[in-house]
Amino acid sequence: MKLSIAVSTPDARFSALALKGSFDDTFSLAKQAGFDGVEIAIKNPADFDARHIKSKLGAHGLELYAIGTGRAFGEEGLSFSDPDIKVRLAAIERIKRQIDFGAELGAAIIIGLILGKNPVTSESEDWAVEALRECAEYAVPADVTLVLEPINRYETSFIKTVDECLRFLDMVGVKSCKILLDSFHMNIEEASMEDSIRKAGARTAHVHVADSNRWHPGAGHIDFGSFVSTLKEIGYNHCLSAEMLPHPEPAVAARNTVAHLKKIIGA
Ligand code: LER
Ligand code: MN
Repeated sequence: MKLSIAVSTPDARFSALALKGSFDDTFSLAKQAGFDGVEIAIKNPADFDARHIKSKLGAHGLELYAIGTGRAFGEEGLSFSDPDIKVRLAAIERIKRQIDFGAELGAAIIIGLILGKNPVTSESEDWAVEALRECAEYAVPADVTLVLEPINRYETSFIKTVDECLRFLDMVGVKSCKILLDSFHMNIEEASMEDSIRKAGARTAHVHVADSNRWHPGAGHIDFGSFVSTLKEIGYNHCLSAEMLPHPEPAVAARNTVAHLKKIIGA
């Protein structure tokens, strides 16, 4: 299993991105801490040049595993479940551009906060399912995997558990749309993290790690030994991507993540 860390440019408001700064600075910190690769939280891909990011990744010897898209909700209010059709269409357009960007960079696209935090009604659920289906169908010829993320109840309203995610994926009906498991959210919402990992099974395509307090793995009470061995049991061999608060400070959080997880994955 490879180790990854979520990074972003300094303007990102989302707090669980331990490394914020220029690509050179965050990539260099990630490499020094011992990560194999990164995921990047991008608000709008129109602001970036994929070739520039690719060359920076190459220069630092890092892989790119995924692109986070939640900033478009957190900072611009775009979502798949907004009552205003103009907002929903803007959210769909933004995710399509993220899919184009992911195709250039060979990265999965994360569908998490972009689902929105609106009241769940049969109407808003239909909007969310239709928006996701349109994006998932757009991603098929581009050979980009969309990963749908259950998020805890305080941050979202639609998909909070693996069960809800599986039900949603069945309604969407596009096989290349997979699941992202986040240990922090699972610790809040799942009755048993291990049973839920088994339920997600082969549909698991990306994993976020943070401890119970959203600090680095090892700083809280999640049993990452059991978490990782259950991921191995379902045949997951992609990456563990640290999406966590910069506590006690960014470089220490990054180094402690690698130290804790390397012992567990046996790398
Ligand atoms: C939000 O809490 C989160 O975990 C992100 O990965 C959402 O895209
Ligand atoms: Mn996450």
